[in-house]
Amino acid sequence: MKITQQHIADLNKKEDTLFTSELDLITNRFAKKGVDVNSIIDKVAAFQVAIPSWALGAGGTRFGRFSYGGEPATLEQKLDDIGILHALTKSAGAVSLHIPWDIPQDYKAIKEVASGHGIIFDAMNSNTFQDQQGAKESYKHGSLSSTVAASRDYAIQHNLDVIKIGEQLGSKSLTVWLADGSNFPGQRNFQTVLKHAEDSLKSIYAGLPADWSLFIEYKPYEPAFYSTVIQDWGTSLMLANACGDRAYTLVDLGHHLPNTNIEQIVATLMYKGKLGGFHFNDSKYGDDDITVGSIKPYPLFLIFNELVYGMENNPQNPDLAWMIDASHNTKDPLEDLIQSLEAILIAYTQALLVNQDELRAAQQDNDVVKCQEILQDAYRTDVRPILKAARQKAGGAIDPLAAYRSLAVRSTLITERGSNSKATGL
Ligand SMILES: [Mn+2]
Repeated sequence: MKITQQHIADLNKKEDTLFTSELDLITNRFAKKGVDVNSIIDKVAAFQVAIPSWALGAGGTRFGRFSYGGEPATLEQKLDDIGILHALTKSAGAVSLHIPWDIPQDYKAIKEVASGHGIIFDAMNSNTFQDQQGAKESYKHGSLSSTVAASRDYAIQHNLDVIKIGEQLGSKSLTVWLADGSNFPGQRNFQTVLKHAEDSLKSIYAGLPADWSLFIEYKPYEPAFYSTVIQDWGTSLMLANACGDRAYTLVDLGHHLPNTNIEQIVATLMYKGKLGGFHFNDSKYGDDDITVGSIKPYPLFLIFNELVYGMENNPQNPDLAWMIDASHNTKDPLEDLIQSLEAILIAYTQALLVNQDELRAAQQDNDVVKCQEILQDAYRTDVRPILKAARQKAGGAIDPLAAYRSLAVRSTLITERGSNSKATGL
């Protein structure tokens, strides 16, 4: 199924035009505060988030996985699904591939499918957290940090292979997330495994093309429940510094212990020019991987406030690789992704509404109340008319979710692919 410009134009014609008068109200209100909403519309229209190739099927837990029907069975079909998302939202113009789940068979054909949808290949993701069929070495006791040299070498080589695949697709970065850790005290020597991880990452970095970046993701626990080798941003930053200039920390929202001040982590990393990538999701308890903004929209806004500040004030930090890293256990994955994109853009837009000069002046005056008022005035603004205007300008659907349902996308996909098709992934 492919959504055409005509589909979008027809649906947009039927859309309620009330949002334009709502937009005028916001534009006028913020003009008085010295904030130009028209330039915000352009920024929102330009914002692109990568969709991971593993997020297009139903997710699951260790207890079970329930197919949603019409799931993409091949990489081409996954790109087609992202094409649907991008046609509707105009903000999903990139895919992040997971290797070995999505090794292209025909690179030229895959690149044509992607470019036909206006999709570029963002960060590549390696996988050393599970043994593949026929694997010569096991990751049962770790990969890049394993006590077994052959397992470390095997994991390094896998990452180098992933880079080679990415090069053929036009990707420019590799994301490494390690499941390495221990389940019981005494099981591992912390210093030894950290040294192994550092040495292995340096070997991967040495094989990185000159125009590529390495993103090092961290996570405090799971699958290991006592210790994780790259457990926090400090460890990730230390390893990135050990590798070199083109190695960066990657922040995943779900990879923090409860109540961690993620916005401060973001600010610290951008100040040092070391924030490379960002993964969106939301959580109530741990790494729940649920829809962005569904539980903690205010912290998401506070994080975006720091991201926007960093993007405007930290030229030492590279452009960020944005990606949704979520799992859709009970929802239609495409609807969940539409909701996630909406939540991301809402938080981004609200952060753009903050008058940074006014905030800085209030901070300088130690006017604590005013500082809070400035942030909350932006946060409490319903910015959805700005999103609608941005999508309309970019050629997307004014209301992507309504458009998705009115075009009966899922039932069409089920007709095309069957109700038992299953996507690769977790
Ligand atoms: Mn992640």
